[in-house]
Amino acid sequence: MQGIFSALMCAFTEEGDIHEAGLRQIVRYNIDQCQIDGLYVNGSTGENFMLSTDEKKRIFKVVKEEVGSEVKLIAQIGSINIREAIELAQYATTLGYDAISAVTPYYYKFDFDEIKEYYNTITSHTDNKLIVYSIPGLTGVDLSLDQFEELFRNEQIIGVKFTAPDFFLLERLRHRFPDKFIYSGFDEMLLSAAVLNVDGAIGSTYNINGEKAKQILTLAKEGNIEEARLLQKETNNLISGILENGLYPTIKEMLKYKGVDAGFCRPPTKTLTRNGEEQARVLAKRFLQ
Ligand code: MN9
Repeated sequence: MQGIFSALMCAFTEEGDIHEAGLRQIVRYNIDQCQIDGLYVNGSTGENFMLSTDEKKRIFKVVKEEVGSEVKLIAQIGSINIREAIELAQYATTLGYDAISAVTPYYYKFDFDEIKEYYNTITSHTDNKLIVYSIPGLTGVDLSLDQFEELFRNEQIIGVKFTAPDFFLLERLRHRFPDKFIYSGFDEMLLSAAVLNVDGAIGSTYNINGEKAKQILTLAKEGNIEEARLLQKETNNLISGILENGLYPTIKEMLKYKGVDAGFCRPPTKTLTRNGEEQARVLAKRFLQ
């Protein structure tokens, strides 16, 4: 369960339906070209929070069919509808997903006891291992070191996908929980997290840039910081370009440039303008081999 995991993109048709053939192509590209170690399915990048339960299940199934046991699979099943979270956890586990992950419950400003109850309820309904998905910038839930400790007392909770720019907390987590899996969630901060000895990283740009991310992780582990820093600089030139142009639509357009039928994003996400498409192609030409 170590290494680079793509937060898998999902392809949609222009009308917003799941485009299954395109999804399969994205999976293949991740494995064959990006050399990723695993896929994180139905995360933010998979546009999960805009999908119905049936659509989430269909994506879990198609991805597992396509992957078999070629790479590790993590199913993001979190939902503030806890019944849906349990249903999806059980479904993904039956399909053979290596672990489940659940976003911290958001929107209603749940207190920590409620958040703990959410995780313990989910794990009591499955025998799979769970990774906490912490992304305070989008959920508003910012867990402290002691709160992570309370969650981690549940032995089924094996780690955290840490998508925050708080390197003090990240270092303290690594120090206090040497046996938990810690995944860095911001691709542009991969090297800084790798230096702190995270186990891996999960992110959206690995759908196109996974190979370079693997090199950064490996170089950092070997102590070859200078070379890793140059690769992170190159990577961040790419990520800056993507963020300026529109995160998910730009990655999809870059995949199209590489011959992958990555389709569209689900509305209300904007489609790229002509100029945006051109920018994406320029980025692809410059950064993707
Ligand atoms: O899951 C991703 N976060 C979101 C992690 O998509 C909200 C990251 O991979 C970012 O997309 C990436 C660019 O900021 O670091």
